[in-house]
Amino acid sequence: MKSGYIAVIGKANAGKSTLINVLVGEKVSIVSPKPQTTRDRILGVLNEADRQFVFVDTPGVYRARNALTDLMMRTTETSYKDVDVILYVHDGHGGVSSDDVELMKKVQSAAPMIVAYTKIDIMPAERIAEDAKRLGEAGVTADVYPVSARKGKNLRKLKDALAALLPEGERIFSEDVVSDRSEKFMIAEIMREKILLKYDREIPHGVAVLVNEFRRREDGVYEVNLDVVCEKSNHKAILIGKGGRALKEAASFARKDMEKFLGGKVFLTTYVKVRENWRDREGLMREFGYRSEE
Ligand SMILES: Nc1nc2c(ncn2[C@@H]2O[C@H](COP(=O)(O)OP(=O)(O)OP(=O)(O)O)[C@@H](O)[C@H]2O)c(=O)[nH]1
Ligand SMILES: [Mg+2]
Repeated sequence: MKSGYIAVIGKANAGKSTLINVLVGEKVSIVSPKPQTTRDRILGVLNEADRQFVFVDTPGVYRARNALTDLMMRTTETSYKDVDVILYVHDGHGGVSSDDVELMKKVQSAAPMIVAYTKIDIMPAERIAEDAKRLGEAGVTADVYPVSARKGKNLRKLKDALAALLPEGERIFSEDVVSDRSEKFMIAEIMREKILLKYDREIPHGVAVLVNEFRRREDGVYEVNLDVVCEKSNHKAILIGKGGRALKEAASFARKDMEKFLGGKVFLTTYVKVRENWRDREGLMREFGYRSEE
């Protein structure tokens, strides 16, 4: 039996969470086209007959601008220490810059590393070999595996390469576990995902979602009440929209996903609140669940 921890590291928006979801076979981490979607360290577990992969999703590397992004970068820095393997996710479609090389070289010294060169479904195939060669010449020693999470391409090869680097050992989590996160956490994240998809610029980045109520009634319906906390009163107006239409739409998409996730009907209510500049206020951040794990 092979089992171990695999830290999934890379720049923001590279496709880390998408790849983990596809490998695990369930949605354990939210995804969006905007950078800085993942804010926490989230475990996603893939169980096979003789292998257990514990993927550690992390916030993508991005320049820190406030106390929240600063905390996110510290989370990422600590997440790839003390793991068995590092899976570095690189957005192949975005090309290779000296920044990418530098980051890969820094990360590869912490543990055995493999590069997943992803999004190959939306880029010219001939660039893959060129980029892999370039990385090698620049001092990246890890093997490069071209994949597409969206099209499910080359994932078996990637898994086998990861498994080869995992230590022998018993399962870390029991076989029915796919994530270390609670239903309550995922409910809030699903709402945050729909907000990331619906709103532009700084608004979604300044949103935290808090669960006030999450319970299953006797008739099986889940009652969910959420606070959508934003940073400024003009953001609140935009979030709600004319006649409440914008928020209603985001909540409706969220409700459908929650129902799929929970396997039952959901009655969802939301309130929008303002907490001025909460992303720079440690006390509020902690209250919203963003705290250092050390
Ligand atoms: N075409 C294509 N798009 C992909 C692929 N994998 C991810 N994406 C898209 O890339 C965007 C970012 O994906 P995420 O999985 O949220 O990226 P991430 O690395 O987790 O981002 P952060 O959490 O912000 O660091 C989303 O729009 C995904 O749909 C892929 O294999 N092919
Ligand atoms: Mg992510």
